[in-house]
Amino acid sequence: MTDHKVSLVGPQTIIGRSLVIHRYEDDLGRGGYRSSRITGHAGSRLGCCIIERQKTEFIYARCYMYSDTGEPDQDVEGVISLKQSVHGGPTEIVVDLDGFDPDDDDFYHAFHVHERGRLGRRCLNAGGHFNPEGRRHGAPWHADRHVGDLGNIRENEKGEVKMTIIDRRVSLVGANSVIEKSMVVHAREDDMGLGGFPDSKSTGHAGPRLACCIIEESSEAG
Ligand SMILES: [Cu+2]
Ligand SMILES: [Zn+2]
Repeated sequence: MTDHKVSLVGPQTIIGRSLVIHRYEDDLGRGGYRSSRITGHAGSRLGCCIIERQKTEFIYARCYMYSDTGEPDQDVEGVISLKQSVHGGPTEIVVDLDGFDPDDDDFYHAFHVHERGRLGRRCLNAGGHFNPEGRRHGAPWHADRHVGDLGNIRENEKGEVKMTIIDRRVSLVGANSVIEKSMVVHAREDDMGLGGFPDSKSTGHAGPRLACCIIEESSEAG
């Protein structure tokens, strides 16, 4: 049924009130009984319950990215917003960054979850890629990848990155939870382990770290 008066918000919210099923039909006030105009002459109460707000369906996290290069022409900052069902499944990662240098030749920037929730020393304190399953570095779509391997983000002509990543390995719950880990944006493109450089299989040859942040659980979106 649909009702236009019953509300879950505002001063007339029914949250915290109860629902009751009665023995008899509600005569809608027209039965002619003394109680018709008060209760619909519905008789005794067969069952009841309290209306409660459903527990949050999603878990949210935020990462406030700050530049840590010491170079003002690559002053990358912004926010990464993560969202996942409390039951697991894919994690939505909304990237909103600016401050990339649009005049250099690096349009793609490696983007990873790193294993330690620590910043400083040009983001080196964040440690290596988050790799709880002991795998090799790879692309987000490879079976053999670090959990933290999110591939590359691409800056636009204004030096901004606005994109949404859906990833099935990064999680906000369970063993692959990235809460209290860090996120790092690199100066160069992630070669997904295929570049043939000595560090391709470990870091994707992604170069220095431009900016980083710690992933913190947040109460809600927005
Ligand atoms: Cu990285
Ligand atoms: Zn990796």
